[in-house]
Amino acid sequence: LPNYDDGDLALEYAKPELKRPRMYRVVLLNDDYTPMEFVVEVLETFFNMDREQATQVMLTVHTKGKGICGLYTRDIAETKAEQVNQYARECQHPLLSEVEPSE
Ligand code: TYC
Repeated sequence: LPNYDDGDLALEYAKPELKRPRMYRVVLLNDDYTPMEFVVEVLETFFNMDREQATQVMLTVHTKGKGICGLYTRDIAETKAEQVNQYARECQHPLLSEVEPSE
């Protein structure tokens, strides 16, 4: 029998991985000292918000104590939160973000 190329038979038959990854919220916490303008800048820079969205989220955090910046897979969420916290620290503001599982 001629040999035939079975190619990547195993791959062609493999069940594609369709499970949705667990998602995580990056949240921003309120404090009494970080300037509102700095928070808006952070939201624009790290979460790609326009000025209007960023201002809305900042005001939500300011009045409710906490607000959602975005929803990401775990590694992305942790990287974003770390970037925000590091940048705030560098600028000597007490602003903090955290990661929390989304349900
Ligand atoms: N509460 C701050 C102020 O009055 C503003 C602020 C908003 C700080 C959101 C942190 O995540 C924050 N200057």
